[in-house]
Amino acid sequence: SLKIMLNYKKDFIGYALDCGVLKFGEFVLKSGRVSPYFFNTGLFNTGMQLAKLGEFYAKALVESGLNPDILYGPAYKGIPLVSATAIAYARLTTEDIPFAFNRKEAKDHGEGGYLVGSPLQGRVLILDDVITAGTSVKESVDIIKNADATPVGVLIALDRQEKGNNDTSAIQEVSILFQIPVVSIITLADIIEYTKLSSNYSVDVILAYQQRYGI
Ligand code: OMP
Repeated sequence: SLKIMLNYKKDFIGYALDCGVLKFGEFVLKSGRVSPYFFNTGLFNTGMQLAKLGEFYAKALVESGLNPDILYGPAYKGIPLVSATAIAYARLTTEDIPFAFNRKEAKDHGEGGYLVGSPLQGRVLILDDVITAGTSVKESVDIIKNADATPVGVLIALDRQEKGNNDTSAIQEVSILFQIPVVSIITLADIIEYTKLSSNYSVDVILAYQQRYGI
């Protein structure tokens, strides 16, 4: 029930609905699946919204117990995420956590290198928005390993809990392939729970989608 659903998770879903980040309807995903809901973190697009988003990531990070040495946000969407989360985490814990991100294009002048921010050292946590099939994680893991650092996990806003191409979940595939946990602020199960109890939207169509593609 909502009572046992952690408060910040419930708050996050309500907030995402308010900001138009979580929408119900009919959406074609990258995978081609037609989903009854979509989560677009790009619509957290004001200063206050980004600050609040960072606070939710920071809470999930504390909750995860992963204690990374540095946060890494893959370009482009990971850049505001990692910046906002580092600020919120420093305020929440008083630990001044370093952060870094990559450029998508090589720089041909000035200081070289395609990594920006704090040097990638030690235990690195990757920040991303949504994982459906997990395609973008591999690239970040490669970048971190090339820097002789250690990827220790992936922190995302939403785990859609969907099957990959073979019947395991995309998240399971990432965890098994790279031997790192994927933690999320919320999951599809949290959205279903929330929708059942405090939304006007009928949960049946989401349950049908979960039957078909869920893990
Ligand atoms: P994978 O790369 O397949 O894991 O899909 C993740 C990406 O799908 C995200 O980075 C988005 O570009 C997009 N996406 C969402 O942002 N929100 C959703 O609810 C669903 C998707 C999606 O297309 O699967």
